[in-house]
Amino acid sequence: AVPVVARALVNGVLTLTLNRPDKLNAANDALLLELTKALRDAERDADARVIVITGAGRGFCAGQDLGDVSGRSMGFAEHLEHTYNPLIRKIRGIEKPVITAVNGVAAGAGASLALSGDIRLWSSAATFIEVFSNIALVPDSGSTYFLPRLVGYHRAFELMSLAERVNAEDGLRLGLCEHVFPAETFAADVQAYAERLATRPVRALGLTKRALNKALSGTLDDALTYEAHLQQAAGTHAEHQEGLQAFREKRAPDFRNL
Ligand code: T3D
Repeated sequence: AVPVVARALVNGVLTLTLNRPDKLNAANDALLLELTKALRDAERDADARVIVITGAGRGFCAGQDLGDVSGRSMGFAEHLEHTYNPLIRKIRGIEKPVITAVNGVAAGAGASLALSGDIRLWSSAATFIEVFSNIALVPDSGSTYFLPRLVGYHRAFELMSLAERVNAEDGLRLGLCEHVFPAETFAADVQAYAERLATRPVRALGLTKRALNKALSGTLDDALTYEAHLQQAAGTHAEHQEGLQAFREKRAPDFRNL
């Protein structure tokens, strides 16, 4: 059977491809649970230094598979806690960089997924829609957390109310992504970017991610204390020794296999 999430590990980059292209990779439970499992596996896999989440075909993820909801035994809250919420928590919690590589349309929970990455790379063919209000639902899977932090309350409310498609040019302008690459070379550009990130000290980046996530909801005083705590861990690790030694020897550091 074709996997709903395909895995490929190349040069330290683990690419997880949502694989229901005929439905623009709309998410059913199998896809969400498999993606979360793949991230858990990646957490323990030292060869996976950077994780890329992308979509097969012309879509990134069209959100909840609307053909999969009728007759469901779980309520909405229970369903979110069973599927989407563990996924989003894992993406933010895994101490490795996660790139969301948005190859096409990202809608509903797919838009939330697109925003959840540490680095967001978009194809010039990518579009983004906070589509929930079209079916009279509330934005979920982290959209109400991520989007106002990027664009402010008012623009977030407008995007959520009118459910208008944002194209790649506007996505970049609004800060919904870090870079836009041409659709024709998107996969290769994402791989090259991710390989560059994979040469960085991923353990230190994992701690950086932990510090940033905590700082987003705390005070400066809390952040200063937590930085000091994490610096103790980073500064006593082999990555730091290698960084220092490379600086002294005037060469590029090699952080792999540390
Ligand atoms: O616990 C819970 O259940 C609550 C959780 C909610 C989380 C959510 O994500 S709610 C939001 C759910 N998603 C949507 O409402 C999006 C619905 N889709 C669309 O609005 C549009 O398809 C898009 C804007 C995403 C893309 O438009 P377009 O014109 O590029 O493509 P299309 O022709 O509409 O779609 C192509 C095919 O994908 C089509 O199938 P067909 O006709 O070729 O057989 C379409 O039905 C299918 N598809 C698209 N989105 C979904 C989908 N099939 C199932 N579920 C989808 N979400």
